[in-house]
Amino acid sequence: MTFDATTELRYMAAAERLARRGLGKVWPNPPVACLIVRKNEAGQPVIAGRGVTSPPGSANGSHAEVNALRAAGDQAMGATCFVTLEPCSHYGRTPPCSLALINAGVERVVIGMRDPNPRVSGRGVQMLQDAGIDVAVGVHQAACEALYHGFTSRITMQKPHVFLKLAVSRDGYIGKKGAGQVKISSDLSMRHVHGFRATHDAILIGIGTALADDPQLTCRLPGMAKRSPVRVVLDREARLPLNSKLARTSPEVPVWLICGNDADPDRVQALSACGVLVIRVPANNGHIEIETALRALATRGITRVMVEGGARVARAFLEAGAVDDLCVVTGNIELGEGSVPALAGMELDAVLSDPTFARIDAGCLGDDRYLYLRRRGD
Ligand code: AOF
Ligand code: ZN
Repeated sequence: MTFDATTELRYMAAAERLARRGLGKVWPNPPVACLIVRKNEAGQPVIAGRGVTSPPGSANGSHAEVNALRAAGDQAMGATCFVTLEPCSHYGRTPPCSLALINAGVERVVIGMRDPNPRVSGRGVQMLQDAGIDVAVGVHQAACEALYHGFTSRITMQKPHVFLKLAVSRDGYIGKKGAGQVKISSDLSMRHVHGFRATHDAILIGIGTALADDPQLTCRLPGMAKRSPVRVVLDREARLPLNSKLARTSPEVPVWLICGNDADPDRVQALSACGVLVIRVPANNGHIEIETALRALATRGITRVMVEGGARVARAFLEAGAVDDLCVVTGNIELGEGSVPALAGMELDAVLSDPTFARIDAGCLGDDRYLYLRRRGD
């Protein structure tokens, strides 16, 4: 069953939007969506089944294609399948999706992009073609590549996609010394920040922020509490207090603490006893390299990390060239001289005019302004 190019693009765009809803939910896997489409008696396209990647560990958990085939039943016979990522060809936690599509009698498979996973890459397409199925690869590809940026980064570069969010005052500060959390952003901006949290696998701060703010770092949008990412603290000396909100709410919402392998073993032991996952990495000249921390996260399956502070961590990520996306929210407030500068001595304006970043969005959130930048492709 084939459709014209515009119809195919439209269904793939719908699949991509559906898949996007799985960001932050299914790591270490990529969030895939699959639509099984056929023609009704009037010759109009109709969706016979849809499926998304199940979160790991869920009952009946499957890849998107198998979930969609289950929904379509015998309606899959002769249908066209739209899938945002190449169907797998390997026996992993589940048998190959390509085989499931072949067995269901699907006639054509339209794919958003090739799976960067070397266990699959190209083999899924080959398997389908060998079975006589008509295959198109690269439909709505740019959007699918953006969707899987984190997964591709984890698989091919052993690091997650990094999103740095900065909330600064009009005069370029992020807080007042010794004052704990200072409200810089409007409530509307905060809701957006919580929405961003929900689409990330992990959220990272430095120990300075953990000590100064005692933050919770959960997603607190109505109905989204279960979408809280893993909370990661960069804490070379394992100083996170046992009575901090982070330690007290773990392991229900996981906390991973990245410390140097020279951290005090008693602290490591006490934090582990609280349910904190302590990850020890080599410390170089008294500090942990950003690259090392990112590799530790990718090794444990994290595909997208949001960096939320503070100033020294933000600067370290920028200096390491490790920021893929950057969002600066400027609140309608002045904190006054002597407050904490956003990037610990690095010029924010220099970052915002750095040609390695492209401005992809800008606007207002209530009284706040925001700028969204993305690292240009190599
Ligand atoms: C698909 N459909 O919905 C997803 C795919 O550990 P496993 O067995 O679940 O395999 C994970 C790999 O499968 C993952 O690294 C990626 O290459 C692919 N993900 N493939 O056909 C899906 N999530
Ligand atoms: Zn699969």
